[in-house]
Amino acid sequence: MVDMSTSLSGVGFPNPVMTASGCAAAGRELGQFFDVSVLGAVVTKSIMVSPRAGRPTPRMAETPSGMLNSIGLQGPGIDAFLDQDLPWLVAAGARAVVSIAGGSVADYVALAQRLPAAAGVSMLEVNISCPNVESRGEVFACDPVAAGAVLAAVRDAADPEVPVFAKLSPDVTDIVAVARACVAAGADGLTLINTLLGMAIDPVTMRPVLAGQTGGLSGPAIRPVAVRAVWQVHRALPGVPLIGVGGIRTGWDALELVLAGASAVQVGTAIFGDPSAPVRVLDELTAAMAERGFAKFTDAVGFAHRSPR
Ligand code: RRO
Repeated sequence: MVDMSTSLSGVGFPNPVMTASGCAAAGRELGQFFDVSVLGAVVTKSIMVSPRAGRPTPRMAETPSGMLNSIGLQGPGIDAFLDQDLPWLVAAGARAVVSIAGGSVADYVALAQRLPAAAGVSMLEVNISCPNVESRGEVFACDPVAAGAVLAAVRDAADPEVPVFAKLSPDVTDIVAVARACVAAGADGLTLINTLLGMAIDPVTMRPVLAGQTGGLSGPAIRPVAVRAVWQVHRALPGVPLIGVGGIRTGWDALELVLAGASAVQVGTAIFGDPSAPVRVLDELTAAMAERGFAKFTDAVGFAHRSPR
């Protein structure tokens, strides 16, 4: 028996396996496949202030060991989310990690103010891979100053009981610099990583496959990038809780991110082929911990950084 519980900035979770944002709306569509309360948490698609239709189709494309998406933040907006989706997650007994996205600092603040612990929010995950409409569309996550400004404002506006995590983009020269800026601004932890910007061109039509032309690359192809990002940030900021995400398909993949320094993991793209993948990953990760003699999940966090015996 392995104690699989984990704690992220003072909030306890029965196990470290979550869904990844954007891969199962607000979790309700997974309820037909498994009991969502079994997971550590369900992470919602990024919620915005207003409803959005997203980008035109096609907006997904298969790539070698991966997938491109350019969904463009499709979603119901915060009013419908609070009215329908969050109550469903709470009634299902799930722990809700709510991802928020915006085009300005004011958007993020407006969202954070409406998502207190009393409404059933276990944690906020601040998706800063969004264009800043007030700064020529520069992506917040690509600039430590802009990223820090969002996190400082969200930490200030959010319920003090709700941890605020920043989800970082790997499309930067120095992810540690962005991580440091977010933590200095008040982020309680970090989720690593969002998708990598990619593109596919159809050799038959000789045109971009995605209507949005470029898109976010996810799936097993990006797992080594996620492992590297978690490793670098854990080494630089060992006390900061990290959630690892990127290409996890099996319990062994999850274990790799944990050994690099993740205190929890998220399963995303694997859900499209196997909606029960997060539950299977949890079972496989639990077995992998037992096989390696870990009594507690948390004993494995960052284990790869220890010098060999
Ligand atoms: O909605 C999207 O197209 C999207 C978002 Br917000 C994101 O953070 N990452 C991604 O791959 N796609």
